[in-house]
Amino acid sequence: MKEKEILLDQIANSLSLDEIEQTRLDIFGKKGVLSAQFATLAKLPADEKKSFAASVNETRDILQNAFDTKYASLKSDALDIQLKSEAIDLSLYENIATRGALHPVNETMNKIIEYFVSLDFSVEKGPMVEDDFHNFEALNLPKHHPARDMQDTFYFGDGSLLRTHTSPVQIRKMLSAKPPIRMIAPGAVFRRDYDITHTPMFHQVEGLVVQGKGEVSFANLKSIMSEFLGYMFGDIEVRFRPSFFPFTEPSAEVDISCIFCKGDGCRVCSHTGWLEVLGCGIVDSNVFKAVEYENVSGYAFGLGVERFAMLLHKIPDLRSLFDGDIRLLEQFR
Ligand code: 2NM
Repeated sequence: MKEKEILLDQIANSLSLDEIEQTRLDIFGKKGVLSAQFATLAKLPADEKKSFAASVNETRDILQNAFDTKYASLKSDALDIQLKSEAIDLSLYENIATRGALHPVNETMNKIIEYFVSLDFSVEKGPMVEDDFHNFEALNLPKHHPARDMQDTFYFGDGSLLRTHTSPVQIRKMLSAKPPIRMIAPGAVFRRDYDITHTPMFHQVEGLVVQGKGEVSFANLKSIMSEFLGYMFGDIEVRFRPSFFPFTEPSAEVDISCIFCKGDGCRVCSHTGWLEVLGCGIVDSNVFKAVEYENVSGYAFGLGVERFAMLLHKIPDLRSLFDGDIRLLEQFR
């Protein structure tokens, strides 16, 4: 077959898988050269058939061999190119991965915890799903106190509830240990509230010190709260205002001089020069009665961690702490 050399050239000159496929059709396809040769063979007189057939078969085998070799080589080249293009350069990984950051609420909570741990307070945990006794009754919040209202508390159908403060942890501690007690209870609490300054879940740190009768005083409480606030906010004034909590008597709310205007008056402090940051008091005797403590004295305090974080980092909107937007954390790296 005189075309044989031309076809072998065509195979050799096929430079891509597309080109070799076209060559395959030209040679081995239904309308290809070999089909035409076999059609010719069928029409030949019997005495010419044998030698013609032998020649066509030989040519076919040669072409098939050349094709198979070339096809395998092009296929392997194509695979190499594909593997190279899909290769991952692991040395680039450092540019992809970015460092995380501690959430400002956790960072602030850690700073608060660190302070009280350094003063030998233990860190206590308790359940978030509580019962009426630990969350209310034992804390001198009687049956019809407004704080128990469905409007403030998340109740489950069976009478259990989401704790509205971490005080039930203090109750559980007093029920399971003897005085003296020096503890803080950091953790999430839940109230049915949502606006610029309230989220349905937020964090508190509450503290409790219980010793023998006459051993702790309001002066001790004032001193430790003042030192704590100086540690948290630096060079600030502290003032105590009389207040009311069911679980303490007497009670006080504690203000610091405004960290934004240094007490001159600005929008953040509503032009009072003061920012309210925590509540505290001498533990009410009814609380000790509920846990069957006798001949003891104690003080307690409580604060909202989000408020501290917002003041420390000058975050204007409380809700941004809970949006889960990575751009918030990126600002605290
Ligand atoms: C506050 C303010 C004042 C408080 C009282 C107790 C307990 F269990 F001892 F009675 N725990 N926490 C307390 C007192 C909490 O938060 C603003």
